[in-house]
Amino acid sequence: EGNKKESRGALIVLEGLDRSGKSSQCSRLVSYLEGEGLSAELWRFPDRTTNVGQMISAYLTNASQLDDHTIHLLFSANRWEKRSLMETKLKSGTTLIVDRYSYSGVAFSSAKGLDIDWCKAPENGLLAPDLVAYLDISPDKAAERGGYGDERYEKLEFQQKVAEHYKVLHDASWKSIVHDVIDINSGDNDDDNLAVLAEIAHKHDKGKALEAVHEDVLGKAGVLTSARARRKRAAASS
Ligand code: 2DT
Ligand code: MG
Repeated sequence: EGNKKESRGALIVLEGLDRSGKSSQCSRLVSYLEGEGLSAELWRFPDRTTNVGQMISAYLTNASQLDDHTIHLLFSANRWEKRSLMETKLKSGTTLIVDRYSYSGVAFSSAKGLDIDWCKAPENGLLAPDLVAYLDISPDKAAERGGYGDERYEKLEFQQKVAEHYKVLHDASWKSIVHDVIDINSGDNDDDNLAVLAEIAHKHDKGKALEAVHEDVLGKAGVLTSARARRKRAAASS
Protein backbone atom coordinates (compact mmCIF):
# COMPACT_ATOMS: atom_id res chain seq x y z
CA GLU A 1 0.00 0.00 0.00
CA GLY A 2 2.72 2.44 1.03
CA ASN A 3 4.62 1.70 -2.14
CA LYS A 4 1.57 2.09 -4.27
CA LYS A 5 1.09 5.66 -3.10
CA GLU A 6 4.59 6.60 -4.11
CA SER A 7 4.33 5.44 -7.70
CA ARG A 8 2.01 7.41 -9.87
CA GLY A 9 0.24 6.16 -12.94
CA ALA A 10 1.51 6.88 -16.42
CA LEU A 11 -0.17 9.25 -18.86
CA ILE A 12 -0.07 7.58 -22.25
CA VAL A 13 -1.61 9.24 -25.29
CA LEU A 14 -2.42 7.63 -28.60
CA GLU A 15 -2.72 9.97 -31.54
CA GLY A 16 -3.49 9.58 -35.20
CA LEU A 17 -5.93 10.13 -38.01
CA ASP A 18 -9.51 8.95 -37.86
CA ARG A 19 -9.62 5.21 -38.57
CA SER A 20 -5.95 4.78 -37.64
CA GLY A 21 -6.86 2.22 -34.97
CA LYS A 22 -6.41 4.39 -31.87
CA SER A 23 -9.56 3.30 -30.11
CA SER A 24 -8.94 -0.42 -30.49
CA GLN A 25 -5.26 -0.12 -29.54
CA CYS A 26 -6.28 1.93 -26.50
CA SER A 27 -8.77 -0.65 -25.26
CA ARG A 28 -6.40 -3.52 -25.95
CA LEU A 29 -3.71 -1.74 -24.00
CA VAL A 30 -5.99 -1.09 -21.05
CA SER A 31 -7.09 -4.75 -20.89
CA TYR A 32 -3.50 -5.88 -21.21
CA LEU A 33 -2.35 -3.64 -18.36
CA GLU A 34 -5.29 -4.64 -16.17
CA GLY A 35 -4.39 -8.25 -16.88
CA GLU A 36 -0.96 -7.51 -15.46
CA GLY A 37 -2.56 -6.19 -12.31
CA LEU A 38 -2.08 -2.52 -13.07
CA SER A 39 -4.81 0.01 -12.44
CA ALA A 40 -5.56 1.50 -15.86
CA GLU A 41 -8.37 3.52 -17.38
CA LEU A 42 -9.34 4.36 -20.91
CA TRP A 43 -9.98 8.05 -21.51
CA ARG A 44 -10.76 9.96 -24.67
CA PHE A 45 -10.88 13.50 -25.91
CA PRO A 46 -13.16 15.07 -26.81
CA ASP A 47 -15.03 13.90 -23.72
CA ARG A 48 -18.53 14.43 -25.06
CA THR A 49 -20.27 13.84 -21.73
CA THR A 50 -19.66 17.33 -20.28
CA ASN A 51 -21.48 20.56 -21.21
CA VAL A 52 -18.48 21.70 -23.21
CA GLY A 53 -18.25 18.22 -24.73
CA GLN A 54 -21.85 18.44 -25.88
CA MET A 55 -21.10 21.71 -27.67
CA ILE A 56 -18.14 20.02 -29.35
CA SER A 57 -20.26 17.05 -30.31
CA ALA A 58 -22.94 19.29 -31.82
CA TYR A 59 -20.25 20.99 -33.87
CA LEU A 60 -18.72 17.72 -35.05
CA THR A 61 -22.09 16.30 -36.08
CA ASN A 62 -22.89 19.52 -37.96
CA ALA A 63 -25.76 20.31 -35.64
CA SER A 64 -24.09 23.66 -34.94
CA GLN A 65 -21.64 26.01 -36.60
CA LEU A 66 -18.76 27.64 -34.75
CA ASP A 67 -15.87 29.89 -35.62
CA ASP A 68 -12.63 27.87 -35.99
CA HIS A 69 -10.97 29.65 -33.05
CA THR A 70 -14.00 29.12 -30.87
CA ILE A 71 -14.14 25.36 -31.41
CA HIS A 72 -10.40 25.15 -30.92
CA LEU A 73 -10.71 26.75 -27.49
CA LEU A 74 -13.63 24.49 -26.60
CA PHE A 75 -11.53 21.40 -27.34
CA SER A 76 -8.84 22.82 -25.09
CA ALA A 77 -11.37 23.78 -22.39
CA ASN A 78 -12.62 20.19 -22.52
CA ARG A 79 -9.12 19.03 -21.52
CA TRP A 80 -8.80 21.75 -18.88
CA GLU A 81 -12.04 20.76 -17.20
CA LYS A 82 -10.66 17.22 -16.81
CA ARG A 83 -7.18 18.23 -15.71
CA SER A 84 -7.64 17.98 -11.96
CA LEU A 85 -9.39 14.61 -12.16
CA MET A 86 -6.58 13.33 -14.38
CA GLU A 87 -4.04 14.53 -11.85
CA THR A 88 -5.90 12.90 -8.98
CA LYS A 89 -6.12 9.59 -10.83
CA LEU A 90 -2.47 9.63 -11.86
CA LYS A 91 -1.29 10.50 -8.37
CA SER A 92 -3.39 7.72 -6.90
CA GLY A 93 -1.57 5.25 -9.14
CA THR A 94 -3.97 4.82 -12.03
CA THR A 95 -2.45 4.75 -15.50
CA LEU A 96 -4.48 6.68 -18.07
CA ILE A 97 -4.57 5.57 -21.67
CA VAL A 98 -5.91 8.53 -23.58
CA ASP A 99 -7.40 8.44 -27.05
CA ARG A 100 -6.40 11.87 -28.49
CA TYR A 101 -5.05 14.87 -26.60
CA SER A 102 -3.36 18.21 -27.31
CA TYR A 103 -1.73 16.89 -30.50
CA SER A 104 -5.13 16.36 -32.11
CA GLY A 105 -6.04 19.83 -30.93
CA VAL A 106 -3.06 21.42 -32.66
CA ALA A 107 -3.00 19.20 -35.77
CA PHE A 108 -6.69 19.49 -36.62
CA SER A 109 -7.00 23.24 -36.01
CA SER A 110 -3.75 24.16 -37.74
CA ALA A 111 -4.86 22.00 -40.68
CA LYS A 112 -7.72 24.48 -41.06
CA GLY A 113 -5.19 27.29 -41.39
CA LEU A 114 -4.98 28.59 -37.82
CA ASP A 115 -1.57 29.70 -36.64
CA ILE A 116 0.22 26.77 -35.03
CA ASP A 117 1.63 28.77 -32.10
CA TRP A 118 -1.79 30.21 -31.39
CA CYS A 119 -3.13 26.66 -31.41
CA LYS A 120 -0.51 25.43 -28.94
CA ALA A 121 -0.93 28.27 -26.44
CA PRO A 122 -4.05 27.11 -24.57
CA GLU A 123 -2.48 23.67 -24.07
CA ASN A 124 0.28 25.14 -21.90
CA GLY A 125 -0.18 23.97 -18.34
CA LEU A 126 -2.12 20.79 -19.07
CA LEU A 127 -0.50 17.59 -17.86
CA ALA A 128 2.32 16.44 -20.07
CA PRO A 129 2.03 12.85 -21.28
CA ASP A 130 4.77 10.38 -20.43
CA LEU A 131 4.40 9.06 -23.91
CA VAL A 132 2.62 10.04 -27.08
CA ALA A 133 2.36 7.28 -29.63
CA TYR A 134 1.36 8.29 -33.12
CA LEU A 135 -0.36 5.58 -35.10
CA ASP A 136 1.09 6.12 -38.49
CA ILE A 137 -1.31 5.27 -41.26
CA SER A 138 -1.63 6.89 -44.66
CA PRO A 139 -4.85 8.84 -45.18
CA ASP A 140 -5.69 6.63 -48.16
CA LYS A 141 -5.25 3.47 -46.17
CA ALA A 142 -7.29 4.89 -43.30
CA ALA A 143 -10.10 5.74 -45.71
CA GLU A 144 -10.08 2.18 -47.04
CA ARG A 145 -10.60 0.74 -43.57
CA GLY A 146 -14.36 0.63 -43.61
CA GLY A 147 -14.79 4.26 -44.55
CA TYR A 148 -15.53 7.24 -42.38
CA GLY A 149 -18.66 8.26 -40.54
CA ASP A 150 -20.59 11.46 -41.17
CA GLU A 151 -18.70 13.76 -38.86
CA ARG A 152 -17.30 17.08 -39.95
CA TYR A 153 -13.63 16.10 -40.22
CA GLU A 154 -14.09 12.59 -41.62
CA LYS A 155 -13.18 13.36 -45.21
CA LEU A 156 -10.14 12.17 -47.07
CA GLU A 157 -9.06 15.61 -48.28
CA PHE A 158 -9.11 17.08 -44.79
CA GLN A 159 -7.47 14.01 -43.23
CA GLN A 160 -4.61 14.44 -45.73
CA LYS A 161 -4.12 17.98 -44.43
CA VAL A 162 -4.27 16.78 -40.83
CA ALA A 163 -1.61 14.16 -41.59
CA GLU A 164 0.65 16.92 -42.92
CA HIS A 165 0.13 18.95 -39.79
CA TYR A 166 0.82 16.03 -37.49
CA LYS A 167 4.02 15.72 -39.49
CA VAL A 168 4.82 19.39 -38.94
CA LEU A 169 4.49 18.80 -35.20
CA HIS A 170 6.63 15.72 -35.52
CA ASP A 171 9.38 17.40 -37.51
CA ALA A 172 9.38 20.55 -35.43
CA SER A 173 9.97 18.92 -32.10
CA TRP A 174 8.81 15.38 -31.59
CA LYS A 175 11.97 13.98 -33.08
CA SER A 176 14.43 16.11 -31.21
CA ILE A 177 13.36 15.12 -27.73
CA VAL A 178 14.86 12.09 -26.10
CA HIS A 179 12.02 9.77 -25.55
CA ASP A 180 11.18 6.16 -25.97
CA VAL A 181 11.13 5.12 -29.53
CA ILE A 182 7.87 3.43 -30.05
CA ASP A 183 7.12 1.25 -32.96
CA ILE A 184 3.61 1.08 -34.11
CA ASN A 185 2.23 -0.10 -37.32
CA SER A 186 -1.44 0.49 -36.97
CA GLY A 187 -2.10 -1.34 -40.20
CA ASP A 188 -1.94 -4.65 -38.42
CA ASN A 189 -3.12 -5.34 -34.91
CA ASP A 190 0.30 -6.50 -33.96
CA ASP A 191 0.80 -7.94 -30.49
CA ASP A 192 4.35 -6.62 -30.57
CA ASN A 193 2.98 -3.10 -30.47
CA LEU A 194 0.93 -3.91 -27.44
CA ALA A 195 3.92 -5.34 -25.63
CA VAL A 196 6.02 -2.28 -26.45
CA LEU A 197 3.32 0.07 -25.21
CA ALA A 198 2.76 -1.98 -22.07
CA GLU A 199 6.48 -1.97 -21.33
CA ILE A 200 6.55 1.79 -21.60
CA ALA A 201 3.46 2.14 -19.43
CA HIS A 202 5.24 0.13 -16.74
CA LYS A 203 8.50 1.98 -17.09
CA HIS A 204 6.85 5.37 -16.69
CA ASP A 205 4.79 4.20 -13.80
CA LYS A 206 7.18 5.20 -11.09
CA GLY A 207 9.32 8.02 -9.95
CA LYS A 208 9.02 10.82 -12.45
CA ALA A 209 7.03 13.81 -11.27
CA LEU A 210 4.08 15.00 -13.27
CA GLU A 211 5.01 17.79 -15.59
CA ALA A 212 2.88 20.45 -17.16
CA VAL A 213 2.67 20.86 -20.89
CA HIS A 214 4.69 23.76 -22.19
CA GLU A 215 6.02 24.56 -25.63
CA ASP A 216 8.79 21.96 -25.48
CA VAL A 217 6.80 19.26 -23.82
CA LEU A 218 4.04 19.65 -26.37
CA GLY A 219 6.54 18.28 -28.80
CA LYS A 220 7.30 15.13 -26.88
CA ALA A 221 6.29 12.04 -28.72
CA GLY A 222 7.70 8.76 -29.81
CA VAL A 223 9.47 8.48 -33.11
CA LEU A 224 7.56 6.19 -35.35
CA THR A 225 8.79 3.28 -37.33
CA SER A 226 6.81 0.20 -38.14
CA ALA A 227 6.87 -2.92 -36.03
CA ARG A 228 8.34 -4.65 -39.02
CA ALA A 229 11.25 -2.18 -39.16
CA ARG A 230 11.79 -2.72 -35.47
CA ARG A 231 12.01 -6.47 -35.89
CA LYS A 232 14.45 -6.01 -38.76
CA ARG A 233 16.63 -3.79 -36.61
CA ALA A 234 16.55 -6.29 -33.78
CA ALA A 235 17.41 -9.13 -36.13
CA ALA A 236 20.27 -7.16 -37.66
CA SER A 237 21.81 -6.37 -34.29
CA SER A 238 21.71 -9.92 -33.00
P1 2DT B 1 -13.05 11.35 -32.23
O1 2DT B 1 -13.37 10.85 -33.62
O2 2DT B 1 -11.81 10.73 -31.66
O3 2DT B 1 -14.23 11.35 -31.31
O4 2DT B 1 -12.66 12.90 -32.41
N1 2DT B 1 -10.34 16.88 -32.52
C1 2DT B 1 -10.14 16.19 -31.36
C2 2DT B 1 -9.96 18.20 -32.65
O5 2DT B 1 -10.17 18.82 -33.68
N2 2DT B 1 -9.35 18.82 -31.59
C3 2DT B 1 -9.12 18.17 -30.42
O6 2DT B 1 -8.56 18.76 -29.48
C4 2DT B 1 -9.54 16.79 -30.30
C5 2DT B 1 -9.30 16.06 -29.02
C6 2DT B 1 -10.43 14.95 -34.10
C7 2DT B 1 -13.53 13.77 -33.04
C8 2DT B 1 -12.79 14.73 -33.92
O7 2DT B 1 -12.32 15.84 -33.16
C9 2DT B 1 -11.04 16.22 -33.61
C10 2DT B 1 -11.59 14.15 -34.64
MG1 MG C 1 -13.85 10.20 -35.37
